[in-house]
Amino acid sequence: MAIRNIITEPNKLLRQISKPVNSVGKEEQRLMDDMLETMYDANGIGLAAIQVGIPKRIIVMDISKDESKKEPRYFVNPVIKNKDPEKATYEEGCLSVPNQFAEIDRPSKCEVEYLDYDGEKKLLKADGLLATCIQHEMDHLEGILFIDYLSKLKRSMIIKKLSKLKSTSVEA
Ligand code: GNR
Ligand code: NI
Repeated sequence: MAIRNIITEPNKLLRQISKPVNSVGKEEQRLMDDMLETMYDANGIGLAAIQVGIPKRIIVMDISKDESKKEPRYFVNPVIKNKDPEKATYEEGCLSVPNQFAEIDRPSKCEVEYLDYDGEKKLLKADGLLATCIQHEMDHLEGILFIDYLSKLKRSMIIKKLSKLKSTSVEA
């Protein structure tokens, strides 16, 4: 396994639409292993492949609180089947939008159909943080970031801040 570099805003790659995976093979499993390690290293609860520069419809997640009881989840080609009309508000952050947080409303429950780590078809009924996180990650597959739900002014202030940070850091 290896830790990969997480792409941050502003970066055009984050706006790409990710492509469906044909089949879950060794290459996809290696990517999922790397993504999980990268996510744990960054103290995140979810990560989409595009955040490490790979435009494939792959997501990893672990919302468990207890560090000693890891509960990794893998989603390949996820599709939302059902969204609850009720909304829930969470303070969201994103590893690609470092140190920025905002309250975002999303459907409080959803059902997701996907392939798991072994390529088996699964259906998950999600609520709470799990539902929010899945929807945040699925937005990444469409090139959408949580800051896109904010006003233009708030979004442009955040992007300005992040580009300034980039121009003064050693990593481009
Ligand atoms: O680590 C993360 N925390 C988080 C908190 C609230 C809602 C969504 C998230 S996902 C985020 C990691 C990330 O950027 N995934 O794409
Ligand atoms: Ni994110």
